[in-house]
Amino acid sequence: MSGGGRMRRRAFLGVLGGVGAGVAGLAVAGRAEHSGQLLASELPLPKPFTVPLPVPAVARPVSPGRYEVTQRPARVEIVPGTTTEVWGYGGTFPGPTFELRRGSPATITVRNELPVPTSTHLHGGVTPPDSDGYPTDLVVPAGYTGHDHAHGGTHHPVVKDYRYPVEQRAATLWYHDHRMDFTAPQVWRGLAGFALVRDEEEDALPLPGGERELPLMICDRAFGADGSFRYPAAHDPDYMEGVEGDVILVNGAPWPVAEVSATRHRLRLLNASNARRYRLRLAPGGRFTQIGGDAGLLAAPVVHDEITIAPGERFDVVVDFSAYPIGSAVTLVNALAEGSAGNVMRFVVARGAPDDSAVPSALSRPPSRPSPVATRRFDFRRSETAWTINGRPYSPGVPLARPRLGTAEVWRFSSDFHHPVHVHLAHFLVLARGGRAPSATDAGWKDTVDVRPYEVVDVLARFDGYRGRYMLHCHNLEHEDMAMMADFDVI
Ligand SMILES: [Cu+2]
Repeated sequence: MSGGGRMRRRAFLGVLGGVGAGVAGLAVAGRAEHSGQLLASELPLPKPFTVPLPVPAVARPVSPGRYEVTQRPARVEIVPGTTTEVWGYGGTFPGPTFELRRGSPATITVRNELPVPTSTHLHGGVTPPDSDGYPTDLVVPAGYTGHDHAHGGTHHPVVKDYRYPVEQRAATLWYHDHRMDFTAPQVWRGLAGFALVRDEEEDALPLPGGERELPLMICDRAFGADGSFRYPAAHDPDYMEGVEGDVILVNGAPWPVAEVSATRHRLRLLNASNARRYRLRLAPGGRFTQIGGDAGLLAAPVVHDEITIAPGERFDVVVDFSAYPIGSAVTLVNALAEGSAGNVMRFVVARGAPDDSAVPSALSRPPSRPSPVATRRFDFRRSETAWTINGRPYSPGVPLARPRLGTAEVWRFSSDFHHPVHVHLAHFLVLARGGRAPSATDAGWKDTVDVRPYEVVDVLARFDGYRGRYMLHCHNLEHEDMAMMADFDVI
């Protein structure tokens, strides 16, 4: 272990134990909002705002409601002038965008041509348990001889059909790998993409659409000198806090630039980073009108000067570029970082155009607030060697809760660090932070909530859809791989 490694570890222990007096304590104070450790790139960083923003291709069905996608390695140009091997759905990073409609079931056949097993989770999906991407429900590639059987589970040779009933409201969902113990390195290599659910309620709104609707997958990466993705050894204790890179990618491109007309645009913001949180602002100024959260449209829009977005969260926002003179550069910045990670991407307001879009004051009629039948506590905390929930490292098949289908419960999350808590299946409302009202950015039904160090967050979760085994876990992917997950059974 290097001296730097020991330093980082001391700082980390300081956060958790409150024993970090002296140098480590000062380092912690300066990093109070940071949720991971920086892994620096070994090549010269690309120049920001030069690469055009890519928009992931929309997946085409092979027949109505049926899709096929192959997970495979591919070489792509991310940093101009070099190539990077990605592991991608369809060989692309991000993977193709699945356009789903409420009431139209979809089956996605995932074929695994990677060197490792995978499990695909539709994040935010109300999905039957055998298609939910349980970490030991694996698609195992041909010829694979690893030891994943040690955890038990179900092993599908080469292909698996994931069945999605899509009986849920319009929302920005995403899909990503969820393999036991190896989610972090496998998502880092590129296994993530968007899945957008649309419905009639949303169709009836005059929101910006077509080219004026942009899914934006934000994540950070580090690159080796040869252009490869750089990542620590699996479960490296020096990176137990989480891995942060120094290059910010949007839709797989470093600090891209998008030319936009001086009109309203709908931006579906997703933080697909392993560990990094962002505080998004517009420079030289501007506002985000939030229309949706993780699990669907809000009842009414909420205006924000800044949005803090934790790993796994989505914010569906409208930005009105008519507020800027033609020719303006409008930069999406990250106020939580200095240096390279302080920029995200840039919009250039290139031309005027007619705009018949609007953000109505009433957007949707989300499900009303149910009455809880129980309260449970989940404490997210570090142990000597792992990250734990209620003192336990993850044990597949051992449920920590057994909520009843069709009921709602208050789940109280407490933490020792930054833990973005994600619940599968069940969507929730944030009721309180530290006993006080939630933040403005907690609005609406969600599936992931940003729980900050020594904070207590109460959510009201409703268990609708299916009985069976699901999970909740920290969506800092290094924490997740270091055991910060738990099962719950819907009975
Ligand atoms: Cu965590």
